[in-house]
Amino acid sequence: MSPVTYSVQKDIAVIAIDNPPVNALSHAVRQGLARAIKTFAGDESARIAVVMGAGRLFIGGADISEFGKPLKHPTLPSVINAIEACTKPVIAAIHGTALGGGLEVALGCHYRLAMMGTKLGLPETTLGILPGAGGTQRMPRLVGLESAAEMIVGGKPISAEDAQAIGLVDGLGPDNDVRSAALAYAGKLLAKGAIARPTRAMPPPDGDLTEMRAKVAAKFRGQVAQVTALDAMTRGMALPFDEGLAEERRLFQTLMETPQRAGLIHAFFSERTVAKLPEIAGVKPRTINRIAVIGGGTMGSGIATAALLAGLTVTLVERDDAAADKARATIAGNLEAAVKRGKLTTARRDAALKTLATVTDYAALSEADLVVEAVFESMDVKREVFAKLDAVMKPGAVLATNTSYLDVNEIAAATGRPSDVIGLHFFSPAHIMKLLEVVVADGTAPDVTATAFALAKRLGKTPVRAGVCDGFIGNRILSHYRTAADHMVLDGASPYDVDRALVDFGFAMGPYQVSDLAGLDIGFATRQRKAGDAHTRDRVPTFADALYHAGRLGQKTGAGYYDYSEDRKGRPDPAVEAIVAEARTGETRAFGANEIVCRYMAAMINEAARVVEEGIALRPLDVDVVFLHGYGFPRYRGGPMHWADAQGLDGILVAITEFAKTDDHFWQPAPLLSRLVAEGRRFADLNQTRKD
Ligand code: 3H9
Repeated sequence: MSPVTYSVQKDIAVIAIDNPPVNALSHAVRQGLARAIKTFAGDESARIAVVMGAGRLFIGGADISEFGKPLKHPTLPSVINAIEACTKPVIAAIHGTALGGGLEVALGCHYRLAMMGTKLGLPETTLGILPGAGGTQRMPRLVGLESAAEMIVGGKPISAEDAQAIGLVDGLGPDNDVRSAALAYAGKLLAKGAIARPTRAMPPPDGDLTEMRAKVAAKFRGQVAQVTALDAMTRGMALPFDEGLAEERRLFQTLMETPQRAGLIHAFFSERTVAKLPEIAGVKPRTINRIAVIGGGTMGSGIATAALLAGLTVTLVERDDAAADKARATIAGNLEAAVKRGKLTTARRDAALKTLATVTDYAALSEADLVVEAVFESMDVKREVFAKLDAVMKPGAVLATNTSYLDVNEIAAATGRPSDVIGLHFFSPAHIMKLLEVVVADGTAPDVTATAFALAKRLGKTPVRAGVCDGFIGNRILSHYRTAADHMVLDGASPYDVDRALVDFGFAMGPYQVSDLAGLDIGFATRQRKAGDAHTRDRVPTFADALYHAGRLGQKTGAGYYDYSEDRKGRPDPAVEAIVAEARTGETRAFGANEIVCRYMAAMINEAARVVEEGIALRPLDVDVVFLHGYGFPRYRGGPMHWADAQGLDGILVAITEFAKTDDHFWQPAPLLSRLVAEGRRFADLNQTRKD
C-alpha cells in the first residue's frame, strides 16, 4: 500500500503522507505524492488540495538512508515542480516538524498553514549538503535573501510564529488538530476564490551575499556545504528559475559526493544507534522522578542543573551549609545563564529552583530514585560515600558514580547491592555537554543500564555505553594520543605547532589549549596517579611538570602553555618554549603539520581499536560519538573511526609500523587494526555485528 493517500471531502482533496517514523520522502512517498497530485489535477470533484503528514509531524525531509544509493525516479525536485505547476491551489498544512525536503515540499505548495508549536527548517548544510529540491531558489523569493541565507547556513529550525513573521507561512493554526485546521483554512481560501500562487513566479529578491559569504567561510572553516549553499542562492537569483534550479541540483550533487557529507551522515545515524543496546532491548527502565547529587562542585552543580532543566526534582548533598549554599548559587547561576540563552523561561527557572533542595545530611536521600556521586576523584573517598549511600538509599534506587576513570567495580563492591551501581560519566559543563558515558560494571543489572539510557534521553544527552577500564572510552584514548603529542614536543615540535596543526585539521582546540582550559594540575595529578604502572616506559613530559611547578596552571592562573594576560584567547610565550627546550634530552627535529596530524590520529585510532577489541566500546561508531560530543572532533570528519576507514586502515598501519622503528613500546599496532588490514575489512564492518 502506498504511504500517500488521496481522499476528497467537500471540494477539498486531502493528500496525507503516512511513512513513520518521520514521514521521510522515500521513493514510495515520492511516487505516492506524484500520483496524488496527478489525480488531483484531473479530479473535477476537488477544487483545492491540502498536503499534510500523518502522525506527529509533517515531513522530516528526504530519506537520508537512500543517500549514496542509485537515485530512483521520480526525484524530489520533479515532484515539487509538479505540485507547484498545479493550476488549482495546493496548501501545505504543517504540524510538528517540517525539515529539509519536507519544508521544500511546503515551499512548492501555493499556501502554507503552520500549526502552533511547529518547527520549520532547512538543516541540509548540517548534513554536508544543501537544500536540493528548490530550497535555495524558493526560500529567498518568499522570505528575502538574508532570512533565507540565515536558515540555510545556520540549519536551525525556526518557530511557526517566526516563520509567519518572515513570510514563510501564511497562517497559524491550533496545535491539536491539523486536519480540521487544514480543512477550515482550505474552505476559507475557496470562499475567497483563492488561486494557485506558484513561488517560482515571485521575483528574485535584491541583495548581495558577498560579505556574508566571507563571514560564513571563516565561521565554517574547512567545511564546504555552507558556502556552496550561498553560491547556489546567489547564482540562482541571477538566472531564470529553471536554470537556477538546475544549478542548485548540480551543486547539490557535487556535495553528495564529498567525504564531508559521508562523515556528517555517519554522525547522524551513529548518534541514534548508540542508544540501541542488545542487552537492554525490551528491558523496562526503573521509574526516576527524584534525583540526588552528592557534591556541589562544578560537576555536581552541572549535573543538578541538567536534571532540573529536564523537570526532575533534585536533592544535592554537600559537606556543610556554606558549601551547600555555594552549590545552590552555582546552580541558580547556571539556570540564569540558560534563561539568557533563551533555553528557559523565568517561570520555569523559578519552578526548577523550588524543586531543588541543598542539604548536608544523607538522610534526606531516602526517597531519591537515583543518586549521582560527584565528589573528589579518590577511591577511598568514593568507597566511603557509596557505603553511606548503601545505608540510606531505598531498595531499587540506582547508585551512580560520575568518576571519570576509577574502577566502577571497586566502587560497587563498597555496597551490598552492586547490581544497582553504574557509572554516569558526565562531561563538563554537565548541563551543556551532550555526551554521557554510561559505564556498565560487571554486576550492573540490565534494568539499571536501561534506566541510565532512559534518563540520558530525558536529560537531552547522547549516552554511549562504556566498559570498565582506566578512563573508559574517551579519557583512555585521550591519554594515549596526548602522549603522542607530548613525545612530538619532546622530540622538537613546539606545543604551538601541534595545536595549530590540529586546529587546522578541524579540532575545536589543540591538546595544549585543552590543558590550559582544564588546568595543568589535572594532568599532573594523572601522571602522579599513573606513576608506577605499565605506561611508565613512556617518556615523561617533564615540561608539563615544570610548568605545573612554576604555577602555570592554565587559564585560571593567567598562564599555562599560553599567556592569558591580555585575553582568554592566549598567546604563545617564549618562556614556555625555554621550559620545553630545557626538558628535551635527546636530538630534536622539525615536525610538519602533516606528520603532527598523522601521529596524533594514528595514536588515537590505535588505542581506539584496542578499546573496541576489548569491548570497552561496543562498536567503532560508539567511539566516534564519544569524540564528536566530548572531545571536539570535527563533526564533518565523522569521528576518528569513520575518518580512519576513509583514509584506509592499511596506510595507518604502515605509519604505525614506521613510527615503531624508533619507539616500539608506544607504537605497538593494535591487534584488531592488524587483523582488519589483513582481512581487507574496515571498522565500519564492525558497526553491524560484534562477531569479529
Ligand atoms: C534533505 O531533505 C535533502 C533535500 O533538500 C534534497 C533532496 C533532493 N531520513 O531523530 P529521531 C530516522 S536532507 C531517514 O530519533 P525525533 C532516524 O534515523 C534531510 N530516516 O526522532 C530514527 O531511526 P531509528 C533533511 C530518518 O522525534 C527515526 O527516524 N532532514 C530521517 O527525535 C527517528 O528519528 C533532516 O536533516 C530522515 N530524514 O526527531 C532531519 N530523519 O528509529 C533529520 C529521522 O531507526 N531528522 N530518521 O533510529 C531529524 O532531525 C529528526 O529525526 C526529527 C525527529 C526532528 C525529524
